[in-house]
This record gives sequence, structure tokens and C-alpha cells, in this order.
Amino acid sequence: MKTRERTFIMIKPDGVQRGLVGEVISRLERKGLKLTAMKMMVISEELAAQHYGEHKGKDFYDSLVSYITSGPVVAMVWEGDRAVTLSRIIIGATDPAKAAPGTIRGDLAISVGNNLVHGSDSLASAEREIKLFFSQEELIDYRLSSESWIYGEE
Ligand code: D4T
Repeated sequence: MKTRERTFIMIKPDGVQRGLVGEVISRLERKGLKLTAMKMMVISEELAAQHYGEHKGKDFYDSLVSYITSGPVVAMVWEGDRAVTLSRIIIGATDPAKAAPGTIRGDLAISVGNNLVHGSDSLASAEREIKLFFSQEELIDYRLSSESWIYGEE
């Protein structure tokens, strides 16, 4: 059995407003990843500053914080073998003009700023971001009955 990774995925305010919550969840579900936590919330300025701390000082930082705090988001944790890498592939490149067709941003987004979804870019980021958004009790540990069909004999 391979080590399962957990990654933090967030449907941003434009994804909620455009009615794409189900579409995004469906793509991750159909891949075979396991949803282990989910909540709708409005991100505070403080949480936005923590989440996007690495971008502080960049020219797009202020608009990034005002965008991410502008309406409800759907925060989620997804689990699976190589979940961080796989979900970044499903999401696509940051700039939708460079995102491949078939990816969420390649199919559904135009703007670099309003690019629908966030996905952790490394295992270390995933651990940090999951802790920022979820308590330990909110991470549901369960076995997906389809797992043996998704992974085969491992
Ligand atoms: P997130 O973190 O939202 O999943 O995006 P990425 O991982 O794909 O991209 P990122 O961290 O480099 O950028 C974070 C966030 O900032 C917006 N952004 C980025 C922007 O508005 N202008 C820019 O020039 C860049 C590079 C988009 C995503």
C-alpha cells in the first residue's frame, strides 16, 4: 500500500459565484481522490495574509487578498496516492492561457487572478495550509469502498 498524501484544495470566490463548485468537486472525485474534509467559509484578512504570506510585497498581493476575501470559498482536503501532484495537474497552470485543455483552468478560466481554484504546490505547503484551515477533528478518516478498484493490488 503506497503512502497516501493529503492536499488542500480551495474553490475560490469566482468558482462559487459562477456555479462551478460541483464541477470542480466532480473532477477530483472522478479522478479517484478521496474527499476527507470540506467547508464553506468567508476568509478573513488575517487568514488570507497567512495563506498568501509568500506573496506579501508582490505587486498583485493587495488584489489577491481583496479577491480571496470577497465572498465565500469552499475549502477542502483531498487524499490519495501523489494527491498533491495529481490535483495540480487537474487544476492546470496558474495562467489559464498556459493551462492545458482538460484542466480546470484550461477549460473554465481566463484570468490569472480569478483562476477558480487553489491547490497546494508541495507536501510541505499542503501540511501548512491544511492546519491553517482545518482542525484535526475536521479531517475525516475513513475507507473509500472503491479504493481497491482505483489502486488495484498494492
Ligand atoms: P494558487 O496558490 O492560488 O493555487 O495559485 P498558484 O499556486 O497556481 O499560483 P501562485 O501561488 O504563483 O499565485 C497565487 C495566486 O496569485 C494570483 N496571481 C499570481 C496574480 O494575481 N498575478 C500573478 O502575476 C501571479 C503570478 C493567482 C494565484
